[in-house]
Amino acid sequence: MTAPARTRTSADLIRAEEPVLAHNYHPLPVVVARAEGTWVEDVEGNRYLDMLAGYSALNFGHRHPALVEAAHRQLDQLTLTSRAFHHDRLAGFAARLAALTGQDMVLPMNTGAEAVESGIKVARKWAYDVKGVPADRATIVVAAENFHGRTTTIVGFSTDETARAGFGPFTPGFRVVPYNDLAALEAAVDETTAAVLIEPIQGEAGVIIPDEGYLTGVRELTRRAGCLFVADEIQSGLGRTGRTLAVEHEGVVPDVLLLGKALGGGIVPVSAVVGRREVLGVLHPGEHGSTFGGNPLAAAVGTAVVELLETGEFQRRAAELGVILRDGLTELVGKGVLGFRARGLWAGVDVDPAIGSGREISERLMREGVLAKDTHGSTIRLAPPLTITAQELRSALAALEKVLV
Ligand code: IF1
Repeated sequence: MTAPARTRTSADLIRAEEPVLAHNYHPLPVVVARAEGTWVEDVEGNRYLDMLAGYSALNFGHRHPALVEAAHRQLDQLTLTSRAFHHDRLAGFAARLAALTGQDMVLPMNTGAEAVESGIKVARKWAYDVKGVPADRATIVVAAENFHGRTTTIVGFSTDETARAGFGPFTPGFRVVPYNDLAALEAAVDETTAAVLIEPIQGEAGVIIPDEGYLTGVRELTRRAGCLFVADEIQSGLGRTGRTLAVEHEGVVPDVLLLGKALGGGIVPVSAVVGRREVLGVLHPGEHGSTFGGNPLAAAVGTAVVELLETGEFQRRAAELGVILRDGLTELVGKGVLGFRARGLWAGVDVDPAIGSGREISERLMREGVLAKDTHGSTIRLAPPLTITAQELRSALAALEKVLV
């Protein structure tokens, strides 16, 4: 007999998951029941600072009023038509998103992996129809330590054995080169290359920021070689690094942008392939699709997200508060922190393994009222909502200092 729902404790709920929920995650032992802004609250009413923000899907905080209002309004009007018909939200969403990112066209999808897969398909089709690569010979160059999602094609070009073992056989046509290495990239690009697909900053790898000039080099190299520069900004984009897009730190404009996570405001899955007309123009009716891609609810929330980003407020906050984050982490180097990488409100913090694994540190942080997540080994990822206040950020840093001693 399980306890009646109204009195179920966190422990009850964690236990209830075990027999019926696939064990593809090892969550921290916290059961969230409500959230607002930067704070989440568990079943027992304990509050935590959310320093993960849904892996950067909650850039605007939990339940941002403008986004919830847009969702409520659309829920009371129209939620789904499929793309078999037009609906009154899509033109506005596509136009606002294209303008925000300085691109021509938008292909609306739902999850990040779908945007990556769609980007791969469009790049290949562009290679055949525009560049003239022989049929089925297109190659795409990716970086080692990449993370672009969990489909079989995507994990096929992952270098993380945990992500790919046991899921073969894999899709051919991908070449892996070391990240942040222009010479290796040059050597891998040839006349069959449709695109170079990279994260401007590698998220899951531990917030790996390439050398100044790397993105510029990729831009120049792909232009010279006549292939596409496809930037996966699903995690690095939409304000996280202090700019609308991470590529802006080098003033680089890719041919194709892949967006997701925060584009849905933490309310509905919204992703998109955004690019030049010459590239996205290769798609004709019937050649690609998605039941939910560009649905009215997604378009309404996505438009409200773009409106928030048009103000520049969140980009400014990430840049300004990022100084507090960087200074705070600098203080901790030598006191349990071996090193860190940070840009805007995004940091990968390498903790001394002697103090604990990333998981152990995350559990200690949880007991201090801060939710964060390890990536690999003893690296902790910090990516709070961009709505976090300076005081909240300082208290998260104080909690980190406390668990390191
Ligand atoms: C998990 C982290 C992992 C992404 C980039 C595409 C996608 C992601 C740059 C796919 C998704 C998520 C997936 C989630 C954990 C998280 C993640 F880096 F953000 F922390 F795993 F690397 N491109 N990242 O980061 O988007 O299909 O998930 O919407 O799979 O465990 P998605």
